Amino acid sequence: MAARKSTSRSKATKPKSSVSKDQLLDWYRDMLLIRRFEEKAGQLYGMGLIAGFCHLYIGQEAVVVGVQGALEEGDQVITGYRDHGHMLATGMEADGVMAELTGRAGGYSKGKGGSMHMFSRDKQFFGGHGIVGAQVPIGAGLAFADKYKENGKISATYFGDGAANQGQVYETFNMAKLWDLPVLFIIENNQYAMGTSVQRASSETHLYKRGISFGIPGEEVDGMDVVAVYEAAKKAADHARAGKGPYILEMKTYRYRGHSMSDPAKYRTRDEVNSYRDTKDPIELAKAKILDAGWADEDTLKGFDKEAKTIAAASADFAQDSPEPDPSELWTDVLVEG
Ligand SMILES: Cc1ncc(C[n+]2csc(CCOP(=O)(O)OP(=O)(O)O)c2C)c(N)n1
Ligand SMILES: [Mg+2]
Repeated sequence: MAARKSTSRSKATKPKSSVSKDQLLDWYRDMLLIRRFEEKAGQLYGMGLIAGFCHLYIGQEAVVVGVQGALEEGDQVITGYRDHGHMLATGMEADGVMAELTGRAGGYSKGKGGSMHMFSRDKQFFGGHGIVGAQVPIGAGLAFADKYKENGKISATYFGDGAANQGQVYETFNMAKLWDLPVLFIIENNQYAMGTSVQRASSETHLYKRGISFGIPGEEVDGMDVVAVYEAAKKAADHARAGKGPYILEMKTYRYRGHSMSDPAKYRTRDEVNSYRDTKDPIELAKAKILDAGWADEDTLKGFDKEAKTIAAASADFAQDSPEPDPSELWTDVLVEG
């Protein structure tokens, strides 16, 4: 994760758990950083410092953090436009992400990409895509490169429940299985595509079954439970890395905020949102597991929260101190000569 040293990953101290104390504490901090970063981004948007689109990931943190726990250095990550959490999870710096959101020269795309268009070769993060479903064939292409190069790496390709109804997803499924590409298709089923519920838009609402006719195994996962996400992702990653081809993980999750920053939210009730916040919140669930195992006390966890808030606040300061791109930048990074 960005801007803090991760703790060492020692062996499990409690034999009953599939994850170690250090793993769970790391994930707790990683989820908190995403939450606090997104809250800060929401504030900056409200202050008029972020223009254009901005899709917050609040509520879905366990998905990207649990999957990232199962990835190895050099594996690639690609997603749609709800992407800030994915960037932070790959280890991209909060400063550079916030500066990009605010269109500043210190951003990952020098302030020219914004929320939906950021990349990091260093962290193997391939965007950030605004066209619904477009990242899916690209994600399979990354896996094709891995297979071609025989480098043992895999591609984590994320998309939403709405994107799962796009035609190019199924062309990709066919070729990914035909060539047994090492790709995890991670469907973040947050139950809505803008204002349309899965029930209204999908003839088969169990999205993990969408690979059956291609011979791709799929699994439904509690996407609010970071440990369940990690375990499923680990199994799927082992499958892909062993040369057995793609795997579909349907993460059942929920977004607390609107689709983007302007969303009348008439398609769901406040009670529905509150019931997720109150009973399924991924950060609270992880906290309960940590306290239950006796792996940290309340004060330590509060300290982690303070740390996350400090990083988020510092990224907002960094962004505001960073200049806007020079007009001459209009002519750079727009064409790569072949
Ligand atoms: C090809 C295409 N069609 C329509 C849109 C408009 N659009 C933007 S987001 C979105 C909903 C996608 O929902 P989902 O895949 O569930 O992702 P989520 O927003 O829930 O993360 C739509 C229809 C678009 N950007 N691209
Ligand atoms: Mg959705």
